[in-house]
This record gives sequence, structure tokens and C-alpha cells, in this order.
Amino acid sequence: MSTDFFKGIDKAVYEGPDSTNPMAFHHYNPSEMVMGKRMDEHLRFAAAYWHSFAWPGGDPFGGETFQRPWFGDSMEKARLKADVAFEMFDILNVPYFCFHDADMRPEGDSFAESLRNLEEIVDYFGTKMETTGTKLLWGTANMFSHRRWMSGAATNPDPEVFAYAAATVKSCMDATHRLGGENYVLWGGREGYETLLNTDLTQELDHLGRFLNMVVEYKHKIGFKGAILLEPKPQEPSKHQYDYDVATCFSFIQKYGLEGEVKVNIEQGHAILAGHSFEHEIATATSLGILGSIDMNRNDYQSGWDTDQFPNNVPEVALAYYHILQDGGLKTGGTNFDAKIRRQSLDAEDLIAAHIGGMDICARGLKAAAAMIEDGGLQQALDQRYSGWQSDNATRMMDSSLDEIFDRVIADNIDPQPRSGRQEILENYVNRFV
Ligand code: XUL
Ligand code: CO
Repeated sequence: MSTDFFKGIDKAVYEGPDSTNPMAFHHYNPSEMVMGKRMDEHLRFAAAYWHSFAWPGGDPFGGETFQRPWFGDSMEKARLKADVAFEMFDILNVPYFCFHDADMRPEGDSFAESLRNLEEIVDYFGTKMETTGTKLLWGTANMFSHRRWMSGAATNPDPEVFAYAAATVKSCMDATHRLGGENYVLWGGREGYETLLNTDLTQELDHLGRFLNMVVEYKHKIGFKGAILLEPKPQEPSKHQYDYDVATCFSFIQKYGLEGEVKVNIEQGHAILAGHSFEHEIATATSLGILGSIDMNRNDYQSGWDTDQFPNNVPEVALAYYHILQDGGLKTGGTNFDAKIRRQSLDAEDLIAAHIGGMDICARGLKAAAAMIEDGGLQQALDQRYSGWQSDNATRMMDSSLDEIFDRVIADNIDPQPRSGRQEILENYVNRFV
């Protein structure tokens, strides 16, 4: 039996770019072929359980605006929440979802009670997933909202909190495994610090490194085939976070011996907070071989805060997918809408329209990226810019020493002439596709 939350809202279907129906897809056409693969298989969309169903609409100055019928702390409300969520997945035909433990189950009075609640709701989800066909892209643990995490989870100065965090992640990995999740994500919102006056940074990093090793060991122990992903973010809620950006995560992964075991889940808004662009973070990850999945959203460029809005900028999204396609596409990863509607967007219709818009923006970005790759113009420009490296002198140089190179510069009287980087010409080229 269905709930009446989305009453009157039909399944969203593809009607093409000329349709004026605001509740239809204009660009996302799941079966359309893009570079020899279905669009839905490229994009692998997921809805985030937390933003759409657990977030009450608060901001630092005011609390709940949404007043959803499933808000509350009982298992009955948790089941109602799941019923509504799966109805949304169905309306949107979104193939995947993602969750935190705290989004889907009420907190108990003890760890054991929270775990019982989680296991019960996971069973409920399992049945719904079987009947609807919706799949789990990734699961994760919320180790940042409850006050016990205020000084960190795996980086907490209190070893009992480290223990609680280990037990929590074990239970969330079990839940993810049980639901056939394709990845497991760790975002450490409180894995950082407010002030060095009370923080032993070296010890905290070592604890986090050991913790991540435990996660990888447990993954192999239970035979979880999904990827383990760190989600970089520079700050917020912690003033300084240990997983600042992709490059920082990579050196952490290397230092703690986890190369080949751990990849990254890159979020657009987090890239911006780190002073990067989304495509910079994605290209860094692809060049290091650690691209796992993406959290698609956008930040407000004026507020300097992680506003988690739905994407609405085709050129930004196109360049992101350009690098993803160049890397061979998303593998176990997907496009998770880690995005929430604004707190004034009260209606069920707003929730659906937001996802439709985000999916359409991504579809346009993907098509533009594919067209640029098929045209080959950017690749040609790159090949030309680096073509000097094809020469014998240049290739030999990589195997020679500083003094040998010195001798050649003197002998050949080398006098390199600067050449245009052609940035505007390339930007104009991109503009033809977006
Ligand atoms: C927080 C954030 C999280 C992670 C999962 O900024 O992005 O929602 O994606 O914990
Ligand atoms: Co995220």
C-alpha cells in the first residue's frame, strides 16, 4: 500500500527537450546510447537518504521547516520514511540510493539498541529493494551528528570513542554488505580539529590510519567486494579536516599502506570549499588512479558554505564528466545527489523537481562531455602542446642526469621560445558543446 505523500505526482518520464512539462525529463533518457553505453549506465544516479528524508530544513538560525509525517524517533516512523523514500526512487526511476545509519534508524539508548534498530530497518530495506529493484550505491556511518563524536570518531582523544566508532563502522559495513552495496564511504566530518592547543595531530593521524586499515581488513574478512572510499572535505564541521582534498587523501592512503585498497568519493561542493574546481579534484584522482565515485551538488559561490544545492551548471558538470569518461567512466561508483532542497521548498513536488533538474543537468553534461571526446578537439590540442616530448632528445632526457642535460643545453645553445597556451581558444571550443 502506498503512502499519500506523493499523491498526484506521476512517474517522471523522458519527454525530450521541447516538452514544457516541469515534472518530466528533458535530457535524461536512460536508454539513450552515449559513446556505446546507455546513459543510465554511465551516470548511475543515486538519491541521498539523508538530505531528502532525514534533514528537517534547519539552518543556524532556525529549526525544522519540513514537518514530514515520518519525523520522529520510532521504528514505525522509520518504516514510513522508507516507504516514502522508495516511492520517490520509483517516481524518478533512480537506480540507486545511499544512506547513513542515523538516517534510517532511530538512535537507541545503548549501542545494542541502536544496532537492533539498524538490523530491523535493514531487513525492511532489503525487502523493499527486492520488490522495487532499487540498489544500494553505498552505505556509511554518521559519526558527526551525535554529541559523542564532538571531538572526533577515530581521531577522538578518548579510546572509548574510537571503540564506539569501530563498532559503528563494522555494523554499517555489515548493513551495506547485506544490502548488496557497491561501495562503502567514510567521510570524517569530525576527523580533524578546532585548535592545536588541545590536539596531538601526529597521534590522531596514526589512529585514523590504523582505523582505515581495520576497515580494509574487515572488508576482506566478510568478503565485501565493493570499494572503500574516503570523501575529501577541507573544513566544516571541523575547522581543519585530515582529509582536506584528493591529494591529501592520497598521501594519507600511501602513508598508511593502503594503495590499491582505498579510493575517493569526490563531492563538487567540497572541491569548491578546498579552493579547487570539481574537475581539478576528479582529474587529480584519475591521474592517481583513485577515482571511486562522485557526490553531485553545487555550492553557493557567495556564501562560502557547504550549501549542498542541486547542480544547475552544465559547463561545470560537462568538464567533470569529461575527465570521468577519459578515465573509462564510473566503475563501481555513481553520481550520488548529495544535495538538498532549500528550506522554503516545502512541497513533495519540490523534492521530485529538484532531482529531475539535477538528473537533466547531469545528462546534458554527460552528452556534452561525450561530444567533446568524440570530436577530439581538446585531446588534439593537448597532444600538440606536449608534442615536443616525442622528440629523441626529450625522451632520452628522462633517463639522463642534471649534468648531462646541462652539457646539451650548452652544446646545442638551447634557447626555448614561449608559445601560447591558447586558453581562450579552448574555452570557446568547450562553449560549442555546452
Ligand atoms: C558532508 C557530506 C556527507 C557525506 C557522507 O558534507 O558530504 O553527506 O557524503 O557522510
Ligand atoms: Co558527500
